[in-house]
Amino acid sequence: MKTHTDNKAGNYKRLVIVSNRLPIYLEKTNEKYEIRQGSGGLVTALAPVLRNRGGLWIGCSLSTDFENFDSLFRDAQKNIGYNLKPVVLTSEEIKKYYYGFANEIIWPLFHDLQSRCNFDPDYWTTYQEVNKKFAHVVFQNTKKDDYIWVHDYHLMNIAQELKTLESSQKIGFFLHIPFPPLDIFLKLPWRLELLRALLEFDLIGFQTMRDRRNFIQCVRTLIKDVAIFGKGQVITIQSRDRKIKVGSFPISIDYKFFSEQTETKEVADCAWYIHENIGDRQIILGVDRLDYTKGILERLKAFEKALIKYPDLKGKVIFIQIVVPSRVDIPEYQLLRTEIEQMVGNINGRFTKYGWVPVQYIFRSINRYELIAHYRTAEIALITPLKDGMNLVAKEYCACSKENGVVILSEFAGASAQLQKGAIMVNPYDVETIADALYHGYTMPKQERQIRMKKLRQGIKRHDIFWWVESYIQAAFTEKLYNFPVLEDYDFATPAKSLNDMET
Ligand code: GDG
Repeated sequence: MKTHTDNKAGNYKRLVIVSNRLPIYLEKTNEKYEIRQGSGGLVTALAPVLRNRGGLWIGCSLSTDFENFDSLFRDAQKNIGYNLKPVVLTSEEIKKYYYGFANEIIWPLFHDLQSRCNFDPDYWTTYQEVNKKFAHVVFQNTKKDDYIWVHDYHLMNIAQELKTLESSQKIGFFLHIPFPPLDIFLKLPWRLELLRALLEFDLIGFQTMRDRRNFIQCVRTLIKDVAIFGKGQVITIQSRDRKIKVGSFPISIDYKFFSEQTETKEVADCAWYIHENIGDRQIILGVDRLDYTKGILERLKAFEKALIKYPDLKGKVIFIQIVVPSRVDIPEYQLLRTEIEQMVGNINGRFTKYGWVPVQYIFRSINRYELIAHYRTAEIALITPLKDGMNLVAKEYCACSKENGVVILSEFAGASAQLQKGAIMVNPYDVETIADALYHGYTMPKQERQIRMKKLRQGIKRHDIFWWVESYIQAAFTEKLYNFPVLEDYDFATPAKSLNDMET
């Protein structure tokens, strides 16, 4: 078991996590409801820290609209070992703050897709009100020596709201999605208000150097009288009488958990079953939430292009695309689903032969064993988001893959900085190059595959989710910031193309 952060940063008594949603879900077994803790990487990494310090997680609750909710909630807290505090929002607030400001403005804008934004001023008003509501819950449930760590773009105004309540705790923020370049951020009608609100946090964490650079450029352009100093992973902004630390902390996965899971019987059986039905063809795998930022349509076009340009792929590869339903109440997402399904239909209609259907399309969430089995058995992972904060699927694939798995990765995924030395890097808009990359991956000799995958795995193992929590908490409490290493940036000028380009 790894040592955790809280041993090192002894200055705070309790960690308080604040996020849009609480890390729990409702399960019905034998006609009985139970509240369970989610199993994502963030919860896995934070849960031990929260337990050790008697921590607290604040976020929106599940629907409370069923019998015995309160007692189930109390039991859940006992079982998971830390406290939960729900924030209750009205349906109007959810509509304008979550579906509106977060999903129709910040999500597309921060992924560089400003033409998809709906800059409705009502959304901004409700966003401020909901952040104020969250701040009140935080204020009423925390003490002076708690450390408050706020997650993601739904809650960028919280620190400012807490300051108006004269709260004095240290408060940090981590943005899971990208921060956009200056030209794009400037489109936001409330750009100055939002930037000022962010500068009320004591530590602002981004996924990559790219995002931090964008943020700093926006600060320099929009805010007078700021000085920026320091170098390395964490730097400092001096604004009026405040010092704000700004760092890049690439999130990761529980590498050990994923790699150990591949050894389980459930995963082995499932992986065998998948390949048994596919024969000795190579599997190309895509796994994404239903979202226009994930580049699923462009990826399907690239696969089609590959079948046309490289006819020897016909009958020799199968593209399994798993799409997990997400935000399905939003018409834009329903349309995206229809477009994906039409394109899958077109490709299959055009190329299917008896005994071979080129695209296998799964539109549902699969369980963890099945997911790991797909990672384990697929020869090529095709991960081509148009832009992504990090992209954990890329890291999970590497942790689970056989030693000869190939990763084709978007240059605009946050993960590109760390994985560029082992993956085949592509521009997700460049269908022709992705088609070439697919053929390159398909024909890549075993030895090269192994060298690349080893490199990928070593990096992810070293910088896992526990390293991520630890480095963030350390940055929050360390004065001597020069101890932090300089993290790598993605190198657009000299991307590694072949094994010869890579330092081995
Ligand atoms: C946001 C940022 C950033 C997927 N399908 C299934 C399933 N998954 C799990 C994967 C992975 C997660 O969902 C997806 O994570 P990503 O990082 O790829 O993408 P987002 O959901 O958009 O996450 C992103 C992340 O936050 C963390 O900071 O990397 O950039 O957009 O963990 O395993 N899990 C199960 N069944 C599925 O079918 N059980």
